[in-house]
Amino acid sequence: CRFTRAITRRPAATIARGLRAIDLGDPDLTLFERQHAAYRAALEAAGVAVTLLPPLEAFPDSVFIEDAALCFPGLAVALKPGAPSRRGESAALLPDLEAAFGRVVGLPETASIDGGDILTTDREVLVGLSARTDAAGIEALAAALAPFGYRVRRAETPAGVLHLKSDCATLGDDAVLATPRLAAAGCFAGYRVVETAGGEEAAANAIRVNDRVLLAAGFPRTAERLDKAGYALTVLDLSEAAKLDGGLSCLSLRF
Ligand code: CIR
Repeated sequence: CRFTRAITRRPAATIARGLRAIDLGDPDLTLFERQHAAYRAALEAAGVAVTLLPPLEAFPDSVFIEDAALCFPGLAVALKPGAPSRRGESAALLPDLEAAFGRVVGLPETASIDGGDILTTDREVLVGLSARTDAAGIEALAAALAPFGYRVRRAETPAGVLHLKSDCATLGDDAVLATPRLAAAGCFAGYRVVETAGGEEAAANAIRVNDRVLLAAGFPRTAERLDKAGYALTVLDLSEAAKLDGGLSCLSLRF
């Protein structure tokens, strides 16, 4: 599908309090802002009109806006972020979703589900169970999407990996980019899989935006594989987001 719009959120001045699995040092706000601007410019160059929302200082991780909502052309679902410090991001985003979509589908309070665990492909919505996304979250999403004709399938996010999409990306046309560890789990039967190169697992959090694939810098062998497979690449330095386990997909809602 072709995307026409994206919603992003400016990083908060409180960004250094963001969650991370391993402490590689705090992100630098000024550099983060510069990298975020380059990311927005790359989305625009791919043909998408980008909305930039103001920072939310009460939510250090709110720049990773993908975790708070799931968007399709004409349909938005307010999600239930699984980390306690991020739970309120969804309600904070609601007015902006309502402005963009008119109506927003909600999920029950008993559900936990992060957008980072949701991979939308042309044929289905694949959702990974993770430390942030539980079975109740996946069931609630499946029930919410059924009336709109979207099929939800459950997968397992690899152990120790934050989100399903930390390890995969949709490339369109029944193709995915995936780490060997996720591909080996068998959830991509029927898809063409481009595997990330050894030691380049973090390259898997890429995004296909219309005719381009946006990829993080520092993964030359995976870039070469994608290039050989015929994808037009835009490579972006996202060092500051990476310090908080964030990548390309987390920084926008695309629809
Ligand atoms: C978190 O741990 O929630 C943030 N520091 C990173 C979220 C990354 N989001 C994503 O992959 N969708």
